[in-house]
Amino acid sequence: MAISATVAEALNNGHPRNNVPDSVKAKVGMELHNREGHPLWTIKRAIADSFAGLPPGEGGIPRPEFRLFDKEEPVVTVKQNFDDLLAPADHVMRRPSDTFYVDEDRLLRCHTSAHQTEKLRAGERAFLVAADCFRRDEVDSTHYPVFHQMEGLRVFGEGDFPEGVSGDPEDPETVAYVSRDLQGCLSGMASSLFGEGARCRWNDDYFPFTDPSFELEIWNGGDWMELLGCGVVHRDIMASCGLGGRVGWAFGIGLERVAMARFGIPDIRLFWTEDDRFHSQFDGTLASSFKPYSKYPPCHKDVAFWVPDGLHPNDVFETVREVAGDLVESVELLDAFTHPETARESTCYRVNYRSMDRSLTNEEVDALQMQVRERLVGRLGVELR
Ligand code: FA5
Ligand code: MG
Repeated sequence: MAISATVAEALNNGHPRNNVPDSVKAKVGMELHNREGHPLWTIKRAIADSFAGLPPGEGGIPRPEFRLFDKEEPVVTVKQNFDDLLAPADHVMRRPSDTFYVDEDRLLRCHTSAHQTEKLRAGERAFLVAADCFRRDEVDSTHYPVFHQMEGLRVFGEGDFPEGVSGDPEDPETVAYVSRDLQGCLSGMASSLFGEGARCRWNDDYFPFTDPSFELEIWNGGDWMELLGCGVVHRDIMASCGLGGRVGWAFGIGLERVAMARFGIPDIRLFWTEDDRFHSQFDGTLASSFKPYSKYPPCHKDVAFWVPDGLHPNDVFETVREVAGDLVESVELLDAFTHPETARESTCYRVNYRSMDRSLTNEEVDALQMQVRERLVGRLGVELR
């Protein structure tokens, strides 16, 4: 689980475009999905098992064997992560406000889709890729800057279509068939993970690299939670990988989200705890279920400031994470307004502090909030109100 010399060098290169904070650097290479017995490892295996045991598709046509990759290095190229996946030049995910770059050409992968084209070009036709992914994102119970995804991709061959389905990517029947096969496999996976009774729903979605695209949500803890995105691989990607004229599907599922729904884990930070009261509740099978060992009291602090040009909410979220680490439970936007005369923009955020392992003292939280305020001023140049 050590990081390679190339990755270590990339993370610490001091490049002006390198925006990877220390808290994230410390998690690169931890590969929770490869730690035997960790709930993310269990979910990775359960998904791989579900794909290994897929029943035949429509018309009794057998489905292929999926090969699992789970040791891909986290530093990938802009080409792998975006260009090859047809992300437009102005796509939001390309911005340094959303993605961790190490230099002009390389970044910490923000999704496992970054490995699609290299695998296709290497001749893989049915595969899974489990890996850690990195994003500058919101701070709440289901978002974390480091998380894990499993990608799946299937390319259809000549004998993979029932009668009447041509297999031509231009043929709407073929696209409909491939979409049904995709949703069938993923619904089967959901049943094997959550049982037949789980409440799931499909929504239309959009990705530059699939068309059509869908997302799957599960009813969890009184709300819908997104599990995965998927779709029919864009024909230009197939063509660029030497597969012009063929069709395939792909999906990317969040392993934390699955584990939270399956085991009843209420907060995404728990995956990173070393507390044995957490780990002792998991036996490496899907049968485990989590009972929170204790809920410690929360404590919130608000901070209001004038927003300087170019400040992104993710800069604020990351500042809080850098100071408070996993002691921050969520950061919420409470209020925003524009001053009628000066046209200056003001925002107010509520920082919710709560440890998962112990009670926090008032002094401790005050000291954290003081540091947050200082960093907002010192690093982001905000003017506190
Ligand atoms: C993607 O990342 C696409 N690459 C998925 C895909 C693959 C679509 C192949 C089509 C074909 P999205 O950004 O929606 O899509 O993320 C997919 C899943 O990753 C989400 O549904 C969620 O389960 C998980 N996820 C995303 N961001 C976070 C985060 N910050 N913390 C935890 N889980 C996350
Ligand atoms: Mg999504």
